[in-house]
Amino acid sequence: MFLMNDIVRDGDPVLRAVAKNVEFPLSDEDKKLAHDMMEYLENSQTPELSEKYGLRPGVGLAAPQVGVSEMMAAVLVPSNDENDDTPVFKEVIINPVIVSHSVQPTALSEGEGCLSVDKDVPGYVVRHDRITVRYQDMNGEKHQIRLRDYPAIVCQHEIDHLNGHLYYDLINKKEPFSLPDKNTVVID
Ligand code: NB4
Ligand code: NI
Repeated sequence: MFLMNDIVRDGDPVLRAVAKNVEFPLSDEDKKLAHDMMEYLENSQTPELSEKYGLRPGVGLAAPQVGVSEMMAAVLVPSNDENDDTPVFKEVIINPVIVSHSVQPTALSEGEGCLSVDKDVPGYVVRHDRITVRYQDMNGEKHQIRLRDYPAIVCQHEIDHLNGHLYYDLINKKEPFSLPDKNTVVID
């Protein structure tokens, strides 16, 4: 089980490296990694467990954040429907690539945070509103899916980690809350 102590913090070069592609079939180590990363997200979103283990809540976790420089990330976007617990998006994405994206930008109104960045860096993190992602699942099956808005933002944050980028790289240093154009989708 991963705890906050296992999360690599900003300053460690693993967070700035381009991760290695993952080969299939997955090794037993990689299967455990995938499982443990998703388990972290589940536990962190369960108030009793996040409190018990002192976990910062998360909707995504990339392998470099636990010190493994491989193209693998867990994403768990919980349901927003009180009558249905089915997550909006739950997947371990392996070797993900954004194959196309909208011109239209988006940003979370509250900015972003990262489990690997202890300080708070305020500002809009401007991303693509819609993306098409190609990835493999744990069984090596290939997928190509379209995501928009919040799930698209989460996947972009995770795919950035796999390429050595951190969210604050994308914040306008002079005008942190400036938007590139008036059509930007700002998400609450
Ligand atoms: C990744 C996200 C940062 C912005 C937006 C948000 C949280 C993270 C980082 C986009 C991706 C982790 C991975 C949250 C959170 C909303 C849903 C469900 C119930 C609490 C949870 C709180 F925790 N970011 N944290 N940051 N990262 N929303 N939510 N809620 O997840 O560094 O690379 O449990
Ligand atoms: Ni992060």
